Amino acid sequence: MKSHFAWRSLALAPAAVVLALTLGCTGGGSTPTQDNPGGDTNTNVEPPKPKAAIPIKDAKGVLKGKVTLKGEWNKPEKDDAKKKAIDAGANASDKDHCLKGDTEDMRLLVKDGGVKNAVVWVIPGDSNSFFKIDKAEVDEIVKKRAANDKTKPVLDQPFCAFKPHVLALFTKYPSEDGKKMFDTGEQLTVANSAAVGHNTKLTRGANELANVNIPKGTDPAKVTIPANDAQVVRAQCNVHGFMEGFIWAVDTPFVAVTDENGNFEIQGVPTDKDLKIVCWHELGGSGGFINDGKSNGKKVKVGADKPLEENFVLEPKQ
Ligand SMILES: [Cu+2]
Repeated sequence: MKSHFAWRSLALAPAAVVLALTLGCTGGGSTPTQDNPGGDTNTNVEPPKPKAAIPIKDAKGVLKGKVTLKGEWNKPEKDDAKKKAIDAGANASDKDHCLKGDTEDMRLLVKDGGVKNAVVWVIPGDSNSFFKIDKAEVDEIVKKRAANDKTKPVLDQPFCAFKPHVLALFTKYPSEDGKKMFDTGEQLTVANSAAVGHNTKLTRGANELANVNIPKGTDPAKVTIPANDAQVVRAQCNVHGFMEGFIWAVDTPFVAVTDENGNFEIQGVPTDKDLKIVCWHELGGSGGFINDGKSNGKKVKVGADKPLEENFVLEPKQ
């Protein structure tokens, strides 16, 4: 589990103590340093640095860009995976219904060179900083996200494909001192508006996060997904093995999924602060990250005067 918030520094603190004690035991005067000009051997262990808050209130920065495709993707083997799977007998009784829906291969959707369904998010520039967001701001963000068709945390299965195919959630935020993390209250709604049943399984690596059976005509299920900005959640259906979708649950409100033209825009980003941007696509190599710095992020600083443009290139893994 990777995060850029409190527990990273808490985890480092004992190591710092051990290091200081070890150095103390070696004897001999210590070398004068900026923090210890006299080179005193009885150096006190410094308390952990306070976290540096990056307030998001009234922030007006804009980060936008496009994800484009480079090269060809040889996909004939799995092309039309849905039709093939149904023809091969995977739950054949649902075949007619399944084939009414979208049967294109959702893994790579490109329009005029732009790649849909890449996920982009912005995090603080180093592990000692955190986005300062109070509960009222979180509630407002979660409410706005739920009211917007592009960001609402609802995974439906109207035919035999997840809709949307890729979804991003904002599920954790830091306490006022940046040392703890709280749930935002944003949950994933797993719906089934189909005339057939689905059984939705959510996994992150080897961890199963949910396994919900949703017969036709039943109410949606609500699932809480812990934030993790290093590993994607995979959605599958136990009834229709060809169904696959992806969900990112992150601890930053600055997250977006590229539209059908490959574009994204993230508003309200703090300006003149050291930040990092991450970009993921399911066909990206190395965990799917297609930005410099991979899951650690690429350094960016957004100016106050104009939007910062960051573009990414997907070279699809074959
Ligand atoms: Cu299904």
